[in-house]
Amino acid sequence: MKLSNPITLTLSVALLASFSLPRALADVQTKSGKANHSAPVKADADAVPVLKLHLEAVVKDGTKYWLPAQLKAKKGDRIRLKLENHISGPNSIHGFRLKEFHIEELVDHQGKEVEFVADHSGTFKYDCHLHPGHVGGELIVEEK
Ligand SMILES: [Cu+2]
Repeated sequence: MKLSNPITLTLSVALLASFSLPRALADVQTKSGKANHSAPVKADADAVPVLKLHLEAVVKDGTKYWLPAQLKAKKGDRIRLKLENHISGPNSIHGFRLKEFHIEELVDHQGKEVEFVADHSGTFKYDCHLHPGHVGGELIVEEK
């Protein structure tokens, strides 16, 4: 009887190990999955209301424009700016620049989204940095 005890002990340790190892791995996977889901950046982005604005690059009578020519926001707004390019032809990539907010993007027909916080008030020009003749507009950020 005394001999069987160590064997039983060894067997139960082996059994425990074989059961707990996959569980431990599953725990790690679950934890990392949860961590990814509730990443602090995403939580912050969700917490601040987003002002969705929309600009389109179009051509009218041979002149290219970013339209509308004026956008408005309030200081502190988180702006999600959807950029669409509806200009066809050989120069089909257009630029979008909003210097004061350090935005300078190339926009093809896939479009693009940029997000930024309007953390200072004033009137800020946007334009296409690729084509001097491509008419831009202005973003007016008002004090709250
Ligand atoms: Cu352009």
